Amino acid sequence: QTSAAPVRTAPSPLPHIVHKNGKFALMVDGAPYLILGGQANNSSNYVDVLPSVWSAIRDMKANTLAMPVAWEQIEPEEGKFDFKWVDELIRQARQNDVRLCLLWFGTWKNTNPNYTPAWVKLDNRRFPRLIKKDGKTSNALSPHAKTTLNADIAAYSALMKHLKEVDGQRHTVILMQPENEPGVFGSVRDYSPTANALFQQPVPQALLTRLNKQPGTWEQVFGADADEFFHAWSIASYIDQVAAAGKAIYPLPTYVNASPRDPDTTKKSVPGLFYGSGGPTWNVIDIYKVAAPHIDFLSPDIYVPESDAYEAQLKHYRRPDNALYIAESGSKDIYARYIFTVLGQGAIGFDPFGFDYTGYSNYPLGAKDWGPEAVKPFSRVYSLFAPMAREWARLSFESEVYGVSEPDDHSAQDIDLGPVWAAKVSYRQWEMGEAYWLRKKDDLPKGSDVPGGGVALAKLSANEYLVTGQNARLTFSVSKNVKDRAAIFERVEEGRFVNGKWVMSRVWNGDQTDYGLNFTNRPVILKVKLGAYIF
Ligand code: N0T
Repeated sequence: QTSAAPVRTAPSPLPHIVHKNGKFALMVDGAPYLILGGQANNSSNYVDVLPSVWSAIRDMKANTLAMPVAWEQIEPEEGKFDFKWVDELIRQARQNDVRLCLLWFGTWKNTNPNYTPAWVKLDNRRFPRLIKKDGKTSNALSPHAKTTLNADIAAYSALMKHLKEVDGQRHTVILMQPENEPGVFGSVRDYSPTANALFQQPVPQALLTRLNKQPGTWEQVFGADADEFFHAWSIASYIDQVAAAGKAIYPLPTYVNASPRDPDTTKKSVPGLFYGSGGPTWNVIDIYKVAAPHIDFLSPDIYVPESDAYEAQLKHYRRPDNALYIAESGSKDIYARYIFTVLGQGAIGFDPFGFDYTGYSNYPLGAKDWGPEAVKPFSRVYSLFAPMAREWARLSFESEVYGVSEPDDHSAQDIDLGPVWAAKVSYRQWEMGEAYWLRKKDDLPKGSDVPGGGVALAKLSANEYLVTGQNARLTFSVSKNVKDRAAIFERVEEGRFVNGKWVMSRVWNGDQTDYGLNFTNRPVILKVKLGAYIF
C-alpha cells in the first residue's frame, strides 16, 4: 500500500521501536513505518462484522487497524484457547493489505473486567475486586492479586505464542496494547488489606532516584498524590509483567493507553472521578517509565476538541523518553485536522476511535452520524500522507518535520524552521483581502466554520521541504535574524512518490506561488526549494 514497501525475500525483521536524538521510529519490514490508523468499535471483534470494518478502513485510506482481542473470546474456558478470531482477522488484514494493532482487552478495559471470561469476572474469591475507601467493592479488579496476574499472563502469553506461530514471518500484527485505559473509577486506589500493607511500605528506590526524592512511605514522599501514585505504580507493575511475559515469547512493540486526564496543569482534576486513577495519565508518566520497562511508550486517548487543549495533551506525551502515538482520538470532523500537528511533531502514528460501519458511534465523544460522510475528513488528510507514508516516517526520524493545524480562533501560526528559514500558515485571513482575487468571502467552502486547515512539512535538505496541507496558505520568509536577504522560491514542484522516488507533475509559479502556497481540498504534495536574493 505504501510506495516504498521493500520487496520481501527473507523473513522481515521483527517490528521494533528505534530511538535517536529524541526522535522515534516504528520499524516495520526494516524501515520506519507511519501508522495512519483507524480503531474499530469495541464490539467489532467478531468475524461476522468484519466486512463493515474493512469497508470503513478502506474508505478512510488507513494502513493500520486497531482491533480488540478479548480475553473472554480466546479463553472462554480456563486453559482452553480458541484463536479462530485472531486467525481470521489476520487473514483478512493481509487480504486488505492492512497492518494490525491488537488491543488486549484483559484485566482492565476502561478500568472494568467486563471482557475477562466469566470464570474470572464471576469469581471474586480467586480474582478479587478492588476495595474502595468506604469498604465497598468496586467492579475493577485489584492489581494486587497474584492469581489474577498469573491468569492474565497465561492468556496473553498464549496469544503471543500463537501470533509468533501464525504471524512470526509476515508481521501483519505490528503493535500490541495490553489492557485498555487501565485504572479505576469510583476510588483512587485499592484499599484492600493487601494494598494497605503495601501502601505502608517505603517507595521503591528506583522511583525515588528518578524523581529525586528522599526515602519514605508513599504518603511521606508524595503527600496528597500518594494514593494515585501508589495505584499507578501497582497497575504499571502489573501490566509490565504481562508485557514482559508476552515479549519473552514474541517481542512486538507494546504500549499502554491512558484514560484522558485534563491536560491543563492549573486545573484540579480528580483521579477516579474525572479520569481512571492509576492509568498512564500525563501526571504519572515517570512512574510508568520506572515501573514498566517492558512498555515501549505511553499514549494518550484524546477527546478534548479544543485546539489549545489538544496541543497541551500532545505536549505531555511528546518527550525524549516517549514516542508520540495517539492511541485514540474522537471521530468528529474537527479532530481530523490535528493529524497535521500530530505527524508534524514526529509521531509514529495516529489512531482515531470508532471507525467501522457497524452502525454505532460514541457520540458525543465522536461523530454524530456514522457512515462514509464521517470518514471523509479523515480520509482527506490520510490521502495526503498515505502515498508518502514511508518517506514521511523516515524523514520524521532522520530529519526534521513540522506541522500545524487550524486553531479554534482561525489565527495564523508561525513555524520556526531553524536559523535560516521561517514559515507562516494562515487560514481565513484571505477573507480580509489578503489575496482578494483568490477567495472572496462568499466563495468560502461550505462548512468553513468547522476549522479544518493544516500544513505539514518535512525537511529534505538545507533549503528543501516536502510540503502538504489543506485549506491553508503557507508563506516562507527568512528567519528574523537574517537581515540582508529576502526569501523567494527557487522552484516549487507538485508531484508524487512512485516506489520511493519523487516524480514531478508540474512546476507551480505565478498565481500559484505569488500569494503563498494555497492549499484547498484538493490533495497536493509539493517539493519546495527555497532561495534568497541579497539586498
Ligand atoms: C474509550 C472509548 C472506548 C473530556 C469510549 C474514552 C475505548 C475507550 N474511552 O467510547 O470505550 O475502548 O478506550 C474515554 C473518554 C473520556 C471522555 C473525557 C471527556
